[in-house]
Amino acid sequence: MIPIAEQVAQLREQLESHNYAYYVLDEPSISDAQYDALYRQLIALETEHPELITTESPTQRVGGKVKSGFQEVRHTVPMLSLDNAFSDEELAEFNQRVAARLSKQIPLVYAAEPKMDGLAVNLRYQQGRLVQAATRGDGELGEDVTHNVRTIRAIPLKLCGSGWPDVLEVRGEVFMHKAALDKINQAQLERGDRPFANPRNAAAGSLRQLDPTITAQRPLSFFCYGWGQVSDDFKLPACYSEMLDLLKTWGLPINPLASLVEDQAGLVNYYQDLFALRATLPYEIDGIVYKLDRLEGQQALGFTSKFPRWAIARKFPAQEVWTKLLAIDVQVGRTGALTPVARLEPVLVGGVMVSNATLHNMDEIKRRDVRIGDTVIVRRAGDVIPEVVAPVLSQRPENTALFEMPVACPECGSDVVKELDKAVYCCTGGLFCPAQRKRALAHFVSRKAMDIQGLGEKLIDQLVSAGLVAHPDDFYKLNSDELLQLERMASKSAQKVIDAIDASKSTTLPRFIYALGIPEVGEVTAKNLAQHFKTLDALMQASLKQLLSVADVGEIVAHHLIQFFAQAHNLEVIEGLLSAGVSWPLIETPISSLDSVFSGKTCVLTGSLQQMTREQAKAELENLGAKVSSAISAKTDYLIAGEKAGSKLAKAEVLGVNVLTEAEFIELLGEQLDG
Ligand code: JCF
Repeated sequence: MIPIAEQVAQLREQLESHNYAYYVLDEPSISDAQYDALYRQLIALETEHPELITTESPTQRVGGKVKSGFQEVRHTVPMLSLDNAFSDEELAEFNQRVAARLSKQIPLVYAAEPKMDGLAVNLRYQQGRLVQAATRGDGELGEDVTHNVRTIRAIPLKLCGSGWPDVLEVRGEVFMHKAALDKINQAQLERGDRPFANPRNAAAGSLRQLDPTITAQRPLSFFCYGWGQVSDDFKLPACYSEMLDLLKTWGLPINPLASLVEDQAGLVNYYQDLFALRATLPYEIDGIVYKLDRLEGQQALGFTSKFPRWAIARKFPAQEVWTKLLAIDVQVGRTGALTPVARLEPVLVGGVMVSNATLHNMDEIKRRDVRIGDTVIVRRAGDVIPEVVAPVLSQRPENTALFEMPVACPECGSDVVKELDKAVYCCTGGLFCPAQRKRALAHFVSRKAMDIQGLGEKLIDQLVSAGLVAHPDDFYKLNSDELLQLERMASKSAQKVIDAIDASKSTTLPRFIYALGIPEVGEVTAKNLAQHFKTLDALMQASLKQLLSVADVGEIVAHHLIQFFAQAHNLEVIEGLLSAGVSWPLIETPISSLDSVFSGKTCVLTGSLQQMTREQAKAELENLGAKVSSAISAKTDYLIAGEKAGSKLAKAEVLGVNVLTEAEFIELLGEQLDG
């Protein structure tokens, strides 16, 4: 008689190897019924001998309950999304950009794979055990969905094989098969619940269940396509594709359709092959992902503020439908811009009901000759706002009406003016305009700004109408008695709002700058400004020239900043916020400037740079502690020579000064920033 503990261990091993065959190798080794029989044997033994249950047992994939909400998880390595290409031309441009930046020794080979329509997650393994799973969230902060992810059988709770790093973060897409989605939607309908519009929503909805037993009933699957933190005891292979092969030996499912391709024809062929296969695949894909295969090349290319430069998603064409344009309304944005919004006869686009779509601006309406009463083509690409593409001229009725911009703001009656050189019409009401004021306040409290939870558009509407809040600093003067005057406000929720406002006082400088709502200053620009100037005072006093030396700040943004800080009422609001106690931690100088190869060195720029402006190159160098000089001498440490470099290059060669090409310079810069 085999000891019970050993029987249990054997059953677990069998079940795990069948899981591996099914999910990773895509070659089921037994029938579903046989699997169920083994599974039930294990359950029976574990029920009799609960002391033998371990968290890694296949039976424990139905996790314990999560008590409330989800914990936030800060990703150790940010989870970036991918830049998109919508045509073969855009794909060719990507290929050319990569070729231009890549040193000639590195082969221009790409790993291509279908782009799964699901939800990106980060799986953290320590000593080979799954210890945490988190959603991508905004790329920096995700949600802890460990309990739910543990129910997904395609995801190993323990890595198999050997040689894995002590800490390994694996990234990939959780998704649902089409058949499973159909079944679940059938069930939703029978229960009177709303069906999921697409597999992505279904995967997200299932992963975000508070009760993992519900997640366990949702047949989710997983493909792995990357990694985050990898501990130093492990040496990454030379290629992305090799790493995927390794991950596969450790039990992680890799899409079997992944393949290596090279040159434009190869890229396009792969796309066309999969486009043709699309309908026959058991899961939804919305495009193709291409990644430079050599990791050394990926490192040299680095990242923009949002995306890796070494990868791209070639999207399949967006789904388009025809419907009737019933009316065009005008919406007033935070900065007063009037946006024409199409009111449509409701229609399903890619599984989502659409009744409003953007018409962008007046120029676009004219250019596309869109008229009220037209039948129009509406397009939805992924999760972007639906747009009206064009009228269907063959369907145009006789009584269409031309759209005209109102001369007075529909919200406050102020004059509407057209911005010079721009297609944008603006309300001149400024913060007198309730629409602008409410949107500016909503922006101030939003998640990526001051992040005041529980202060939604409705409450802001009420606060503005009651005259309690006109400017952002007024939030910090509110007390719960004032809130209680508002309709449908109970004392408990009033206190919650007050607490949230209070909590928002400790913030960060980038958030604060972003929250001010300066036109054209988004999250990334706010971060760059904070990193560059370190203090609010320095930013407020910056000259045009100083502003222009910040990465990603051009003439327009710089002028908006100067204008903003020149307005007395803006300074009053800032003063009000600071005296209410809004504060942030000091920003420290990045370590890179202390020990970069450029630290204390004298550099000269010459010739024309292709990838950045002179000013940006200068700013990058100065950030890393270099002195940038215009004349070359024997004291010069580096000459950075762009195209058509002339006498300075010749002189550098005579003097024996180190010369860097633009590509070498960028590579070196990237290394400084990574280190
Ligand atoms: O399949 C996907 N949705 C997918 C997303 C595949 C990838 O290889 C990705 C991705 C998002 C980011 N790679 C990155 C870097």
